[in-house]
Amino acid sequence: MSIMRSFVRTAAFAVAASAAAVLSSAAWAGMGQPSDWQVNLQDAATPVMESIHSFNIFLLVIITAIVLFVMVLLAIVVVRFNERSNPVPSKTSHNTMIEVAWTVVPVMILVAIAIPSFRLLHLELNVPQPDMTIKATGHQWYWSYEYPDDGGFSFDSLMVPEKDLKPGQPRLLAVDNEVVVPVNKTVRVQVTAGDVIHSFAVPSFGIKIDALPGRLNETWFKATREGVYYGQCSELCGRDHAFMPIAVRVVSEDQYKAWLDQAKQKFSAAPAATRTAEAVDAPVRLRVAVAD
Ligand SMILES: [Cu+2]
Repeated sequence: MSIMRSFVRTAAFAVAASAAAVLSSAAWAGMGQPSDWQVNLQDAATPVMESIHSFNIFLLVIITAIVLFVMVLLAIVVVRFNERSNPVPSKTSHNTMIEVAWTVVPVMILVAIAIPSFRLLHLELNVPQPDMTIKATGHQWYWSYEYPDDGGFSFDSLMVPEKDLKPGQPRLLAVDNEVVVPVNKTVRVQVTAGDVIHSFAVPSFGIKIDALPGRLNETWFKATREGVYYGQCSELCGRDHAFMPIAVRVVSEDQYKAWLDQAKQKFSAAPAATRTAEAVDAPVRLRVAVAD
């Protein structure tokens, strides 16, 4: 039985190691954007994402425990009940206690998972009283944003091409016009699309919601830390699906007011629709001309 004892000791060590890895893995994940060798989810910047993190860790612990338990059972069968060590097998075919246990215990595990899962869904789907609203509209292949509460201006947000990146701007994620919001404010995001289905997703905020033409979807976030948070369209929407990132800059209340003043001037001058029709159609027209 010394083999069994050392196996159990190894298994216990594996549980401890995996728990330690999960708890410390926040260090391997980026805040607001992916990082090299990232293992865990991106760092949390909102209460919703913090709940997603703890639910994820809770599930990992359950999964690890189940895997180790099944491995121990398998090892016992292999060691103790092979033909050599157990030449005359038992004829037992029923054991009421075990049969009840292997039905009731999994049900209890599922209930234990369901309760925090529904609590999280409720948190995500019930928009609390918002401090401000932003409307995000997905287009092939950029996002446009509207600030209905703060002046009603709107603007388009296009990816910065690689050759124009400034130091600190991440490739394929930086945009020309970022969404700017104040820190610690509940922001309601109304999401729709102008052409095909897109999806508005920002991992550090824990939000991902489909942008459907002709339908207004709603989500919310309350960023508790200042910084720039990146996301991407998360619904295959065509050729440049991978090139319509989302960038949200969370700033202090004063910085937000200052940004609002200059944004109102900058963006109310030209309506968004005319500017993008030119910008986006240009390469398409060029390709049509070449094909002709
Ligand atoms: Cu898209």
